[in-house]
Amino acid sequence: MKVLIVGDAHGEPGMYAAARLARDIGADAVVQCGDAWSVDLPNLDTPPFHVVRGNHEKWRVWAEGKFGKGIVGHADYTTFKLDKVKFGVIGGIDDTPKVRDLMDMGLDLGQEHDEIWFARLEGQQVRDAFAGVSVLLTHDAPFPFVLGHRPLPPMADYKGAGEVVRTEVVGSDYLNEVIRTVEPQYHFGGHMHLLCIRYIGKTRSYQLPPIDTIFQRRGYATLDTETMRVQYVDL
Ligand SMILES: [Mn+2]
Repeated sequence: MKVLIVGDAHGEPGMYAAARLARDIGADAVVQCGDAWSVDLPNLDTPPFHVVRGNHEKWRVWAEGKFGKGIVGHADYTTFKLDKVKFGVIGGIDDTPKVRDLMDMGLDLGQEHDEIWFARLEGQQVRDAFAGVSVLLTHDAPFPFVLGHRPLPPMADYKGAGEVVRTEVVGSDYLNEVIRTVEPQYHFGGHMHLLCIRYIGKTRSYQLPPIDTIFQRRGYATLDTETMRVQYVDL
């Protein structure tokens, strides 16, 4: 079974892009890692489309469970199976000082603030919830996630890297601990709008760029449930 895994969709164009991509590559299922928004589309032409909640969603649709045809919403700390592969879910974002600062500055992170956080469970509860999980899905990124860039060297013959400008290390300590506790083979998330592929302990972690068509840097991953091979592809 071929599973298409995508990041933030941010509404209808992104949702349609994901559905079209699923058909183009012959995917049997879609997994979307939060900030989908348009989870109530009535006629999305798609294989089963599994969504994790982000920090910005149509909360009433989630509360009432009235998802569009073919769209399946998954609550935090639940699991589901595609073929023989068990997926675990922690949607939303972590309640960190950094996020509180952004909200104080007036950045809209999802309007109804009670809905945007995930609950932090104790280690044994997490182990119980995610027993046998091979793929962990989150919206937020585990710590340490590096935002920022290095500019080009100032001179043509400059040997070193440029000055590090505007680098910020963000992400959730808690999700880092969950990954190191559960040790899934793979982790996928979104939210940061920036690709990052790395190992966290034994887990290969993919923070996916958006599938939202407005973004220039886009991409997706596929998982083959027979071989457990993951491939990341830039769009
Ligand atoms: Mn987000």
